[in-house]
Order: sequence, then C-alpha cells, then structure tokens
Amino acid sequence: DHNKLALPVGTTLDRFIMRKQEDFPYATGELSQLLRDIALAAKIVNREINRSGLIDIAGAYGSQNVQGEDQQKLDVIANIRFIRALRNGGEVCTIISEEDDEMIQTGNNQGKYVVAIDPLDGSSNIDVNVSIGTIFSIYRRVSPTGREGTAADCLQPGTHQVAAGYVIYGSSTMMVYTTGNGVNGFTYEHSLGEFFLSHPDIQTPQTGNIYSINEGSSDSFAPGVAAFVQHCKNQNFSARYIGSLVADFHRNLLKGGIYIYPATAKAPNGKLRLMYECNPLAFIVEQAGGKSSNGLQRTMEIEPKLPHERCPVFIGSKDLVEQAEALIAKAN
Ligand code: AHM
Ligand code: MG
Repeated sequence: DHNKLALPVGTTLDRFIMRKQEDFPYATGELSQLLRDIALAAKIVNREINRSGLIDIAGAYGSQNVQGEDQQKLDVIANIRFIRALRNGGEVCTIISEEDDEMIQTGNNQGKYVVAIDPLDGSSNIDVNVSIGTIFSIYRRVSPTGREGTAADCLQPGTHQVAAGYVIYGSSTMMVYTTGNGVNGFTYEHSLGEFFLSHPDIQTPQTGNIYSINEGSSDSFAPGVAAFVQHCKNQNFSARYIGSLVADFHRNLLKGGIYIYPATAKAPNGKLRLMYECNPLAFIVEQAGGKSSNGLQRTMEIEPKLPHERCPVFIGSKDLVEQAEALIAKAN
C-alpha cells in the first residue's frame, strides 16, 4: 500500500527521495544518493541537449568546448556525464552502458549497486528536434563488496531490479522512476534547476487505443504479430510511432496503448536491448498496472546471457499485451 506514502504535487525530487527513504527504516540512504546522482547528471545532459541546436553555430568559432575537448556527439557526451556522476557518487561498482562494449568498473569496490543504462536513446532523432531519453536500471550486486563487480552482478533478471527510470527530454523534461512502490513522474523547472513531482502514482490505463510499431517491416512480422496489428486496425486504433522509445513509451503509459518491437528480418531478436531498454520500462509499466512480454514470456523473467542482448518487446496496457500474447500463442 503505497498510498500512505503520498506526497503532494510540487514536492521537489530531492525531498521526495529523502521522504521515501524515511519510509524504509533500515535503508542506509545509498540508493537515495544514487537516484540523486542520476537526477543531477540528467540536468547536465538536459542542458547539453537544449544547446545542441547551437553547437554548429558555436562550432564556427572553433570546435572545442570549454574543457578543451573536441565537440562530441550528444550520446557520447551523455554517456560520459552519467558515468562520471555514478563514479563520483560512490554507490555503484559496475555499469553496463549501451555506449560501451565492456562492463565499466567505477573503482568503487565498496559500492553495493550495479547500473545498466542507455544514456541517450533515440539519438538518430537529435538532429531533427524530436524527444529523446535516458533509460536506467539499478540492481543490488550479488558478489561480495571489496572487489570489482562481476558479470553475474550485471546479468540479473529484471525481477531483481531495485529501481528503474527514464528521463524524457521533450517539450518538457521529466524524470519518471520506480523503486517498486508505484511510479512517480517529476517535471523539470529550468529556471529553478529542480525536478518537481507532477505525476504522482502513475497508473496506466488497463486498455487503450494506440498501437506503436514500425510497420515498415510488416512483411517480416511473424503471423501472430501480424494478426495482432490487424486486430488493432480492425478496432480503428490510432497508429503512433515516434521512433524514439522513451517518447513512445511515455505517451502510451499516460494515455493507454501498446508499444511493440517484434522480431523482423532485419532484427531477428528485435532491436531493443533487454538490460537497459526493455527491463527498466517493464518494471515501470508493471508498477503502473501494465504488462511487458517478449510475446511468450514476461520480460522481467528472461534470464539474461549477455549484457547487450536484444529481445522482442510488447509493452503497455495490460489488456493489449495479453491480447498480443494470445494471438501469438494461437499462431504458434
Ligand atoms: P538506439 O538505441 O540506437 O537509439 O535505437 C533505439 C531506438 C528506439 O528509441 C526506437 O524505439 C527504435 O530504435 C526505433 O527503431 P526503428 O527505427 O527500427 O523503428
Ligand atoms: Mg538505445
């Protein structure tokens, strides 16, 4: 019952995190600190994104930024910022990031947590001014502290997540996260430099009339997927596909709907990554009353084998995900 924990709209993110921590008498505050580190990095990345349209103009006056580094692509900058924040924060021993092939050891061998992160998803949308996002997932390490984190620490099933969230850099910037007691959304106020609680206890509608899938690949959809898409059309659903996962997910979370990235000829295991795209959003959607599946199995129960593995995903309103699963089962 997370209602007793309700805090009013307008509460700052820092205060919210602090107050939630008080509700867990044995919490040491390390997870709270970690969430604050992520929020701080998000503010910095948000600033960089807002300036990005100006970079070419500024570049005309020399291609180096204030640190004397050559201008880098925003997804690289975001990766550097989040890793730096997690390293400086001290709570995280090991990170897996979409931007790095290998696990990243922070040097904080006492850190109790591991983080999987997509620092800037949808980066192909940056140049055209479309919303992009950061997605993160937090696990408690299973190996003893005092040494580097291990592959086993980083390859836990989604059911083991202790927190997950995303930041959407959109018409406004928001951070949405869960620690397993419901989902809360915070909107960033630029002039004050703070996130404020704007979407307390988000519940996703049990059903909806939006379907989000890249239908350009429909020739290679499996029969069950094709049947579900047809089912959406038969009911006159709205097709909405930004091609930026966080933006598509966020809209459907609030309005009701389903996002699908199935297996296709080009992407035989789907395109999205289990550890830092599918699992964190699955945790959030379940906490909001929705569902996430690879078509056959609950996303969060998939046993990960590789840090960067992909999986098909059907995520959103409970009824729609169940209908998709039923049509896939029927076609098999
Ligand atoms: P990225 O991690 O390389 O940015 O790719 C992930 C993105 C998602 O944001 C989006 O949902 C998906 O790729 C779109 O893929 P497609 O263009 O194949 O529809
Ligand atoms: Mg990505």
